[in-house]
Amino acid sequence: MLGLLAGVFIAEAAAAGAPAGPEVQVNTYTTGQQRIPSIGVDADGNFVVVWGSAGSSGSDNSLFSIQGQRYDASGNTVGGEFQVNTYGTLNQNNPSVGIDADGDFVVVWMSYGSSGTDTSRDSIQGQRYDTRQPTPIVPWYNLAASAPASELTVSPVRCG
Ligand SMILES: [Ca+2]
Ligand SMILES: [Ca+2]
Repeated sequence: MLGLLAGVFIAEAAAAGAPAGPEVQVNTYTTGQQRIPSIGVDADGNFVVVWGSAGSSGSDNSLFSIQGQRYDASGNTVGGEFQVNTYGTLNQNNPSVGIDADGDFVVVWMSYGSSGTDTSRDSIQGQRYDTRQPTPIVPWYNLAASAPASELTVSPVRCG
């Protein structure tokens, strides 16, 4: 995996270390910077990539936002690029994603301000995604149609 200021790219590595396919651009929204990617891979090889994006095709066009893209185990996109953060004022950045064996995942990131209790500079926000929906072969398909759970303030902390 390689992150560049101009975009977010992935390259799948085979067991021997040679690329299993060509480098693929992850981000669909390309204006300005897309940076600081994080990837989570489940037990079946499905994966999700999240990153910080200067602007978005979603609702957050106030400085940086958190975007994501899901893939199946063959590297095909599952749904389109989606905005992870709900509170979008000013900067949301530095995302990290954790995923379990069957594809449920949680994204956490740094947010300047929040809709929760921490409105003093930066806070840590999180969003859980439940993939335990039908269609186990590509569990993320059904997730795209379901509304995400409420964004939570994970821990009020100042990051800088
Ligand atoms: Ca923002
Ligand atoms: Ca704070």
